[in-house]
Amino acid sequence: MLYPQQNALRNVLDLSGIWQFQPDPEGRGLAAGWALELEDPRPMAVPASWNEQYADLFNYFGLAWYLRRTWVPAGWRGQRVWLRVGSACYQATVYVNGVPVASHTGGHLPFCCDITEQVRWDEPNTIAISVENELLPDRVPAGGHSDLGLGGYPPTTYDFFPYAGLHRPVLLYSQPPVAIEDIAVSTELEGGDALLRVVVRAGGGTTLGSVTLSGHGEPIGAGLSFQDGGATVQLRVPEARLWCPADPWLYELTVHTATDSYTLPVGLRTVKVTESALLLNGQPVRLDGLGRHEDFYVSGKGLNLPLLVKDYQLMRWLGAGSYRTSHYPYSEEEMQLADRMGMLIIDEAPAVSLQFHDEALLPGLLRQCLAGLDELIARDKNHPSVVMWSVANEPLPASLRARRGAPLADAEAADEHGRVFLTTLLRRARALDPTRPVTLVAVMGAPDSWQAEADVICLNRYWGWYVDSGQLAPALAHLGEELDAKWAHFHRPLMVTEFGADTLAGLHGEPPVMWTEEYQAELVRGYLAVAASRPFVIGMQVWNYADFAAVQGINRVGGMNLKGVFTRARQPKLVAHVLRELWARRETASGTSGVDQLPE
Ligand code: BDP
Repeated sequence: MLYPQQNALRNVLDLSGIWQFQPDPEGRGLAAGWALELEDPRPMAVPASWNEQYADLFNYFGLAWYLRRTWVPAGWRGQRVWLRVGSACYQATVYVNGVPVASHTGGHLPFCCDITEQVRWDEPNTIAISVENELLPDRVPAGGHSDLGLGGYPPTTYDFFPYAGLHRPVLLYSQPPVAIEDIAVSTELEGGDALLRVVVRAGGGTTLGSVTLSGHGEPIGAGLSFQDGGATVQLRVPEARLWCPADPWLYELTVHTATDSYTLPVGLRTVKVTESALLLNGQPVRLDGLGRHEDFYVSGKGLNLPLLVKDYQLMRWLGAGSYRTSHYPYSEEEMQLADRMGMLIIDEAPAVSLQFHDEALLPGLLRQCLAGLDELIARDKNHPSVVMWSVANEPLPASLRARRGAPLADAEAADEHGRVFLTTLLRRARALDPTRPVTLVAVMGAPDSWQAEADVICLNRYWGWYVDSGQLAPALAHLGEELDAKWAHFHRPLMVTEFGADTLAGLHGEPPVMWTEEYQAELVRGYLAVAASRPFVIGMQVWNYADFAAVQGINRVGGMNLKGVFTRARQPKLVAHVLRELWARRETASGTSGVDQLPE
């Protein structure tokens, strides 16, 4: 699914703005004609979560309707007109002039539909989108459990607020009747040359086309000859300017057919794993940085462009060269920025806190996970910043469920279901994209067998917080022992994808005790020191970049997870200065330079 683009042959109309909105707790909107007109609408900003725009909607996750009217420009006549929703959390149905045109399940990934037949050219068109984010046990991620959740409110199985609504732009766009439908690029290196493989899919009747790669040195072109809608070509790029963190160079690949053209930014680079390293263009790179969330005051999980630019500036200030899109795919706009900024991304599928004890649910859960993975890889496959796919975060082993008070009936069988399930996901990701490593992010106590097919062993570790609370010396000793044991077992690159401590900004202590800024700073410094003496550890990602909204509970002050290096308002805690000393002031092997400013 190509990101819509404006050029001489294609048009884009962004429908971001204030929409009409009405909650529909009784589900009577459809019968009452809300697809054409809401009864009692109130204003609602799109993109944004609805929860923080009105106090009465904070904990509302049921059905709601968004509606707006728009003219379709007369100049688009004769083209195909599409509507694209960047992210509707969680389940959505789109109506154009009262006609249902598309439905989608799962937040965080785009969907689109051809609405040419529904468009009215002589009057405004009514676009209505019904969205609900019910927290249900048979969804991925799951909610509404009695015995499986974190024990807070609202009842999720995961530690972030279940924001709901239209989180990313809704776009109208036009394409020529016979359009370029998809482009996939991948790179191999041969001496100083890069070999760029380009696979193009185009609409029926396309026979010939061309590609041109420009942006450095002489433009390189080649012809395309389509068969059954597909064409493949390989471009040899002599003395290629390879994409890397220190020089995230983007070429422009323009594909032409007789009727259409599309320009894709392309970074030429390869990613490989060895027994103990991740190689970018054949050179070892580190994935030092952060876990993150899409989260901010009022906008919730909605795309917030100024925040995005600021976050990148702050990550640069810190010297962070990498992050994971924990625990769901982030906006496409963010992925584009990552490409430009040379960030190294672990791109995570929307599968957090999977549980395997209920056999009846497993086929449905697997179907949803596979769909999420397919959509994610289809969306993000061309981003050079994506260096690894994560198929899931912290699937829960039976032993952990038992610690949380859930009955432990047939633990072995549940863990075996988990192994089969997760192996299926890892294999699917590898089959869809053999050019990138795949991983699975494991919670403390997860069976090693779950990661048997992962290329990189990603571990979330909370020694010194949930375990060995308040005792940094034994915590760090346990961390070291565990890393050595995992290395001895797997002989594969390892990284700690989460570690950290909840910290109330402004709370200090000497000696450092839990929740103080000093405790967080010492814990993070200690973890980095333990990892530094172990060359098989290829990255350390602090949990979390910033304080974020979680669910209300006895572990979450004000409903917030306070493990941020920055506060939710993006002010640095003490640990930010520690990280800056350790990261920003050194030239990492990955070439991260610690530049403070965004490039032009
Ligand atoms: C890990 C989860 C993450 C949580 C974190 C925490 O992966 O989503 O926010 O713990 O408890 O288990 O802070």
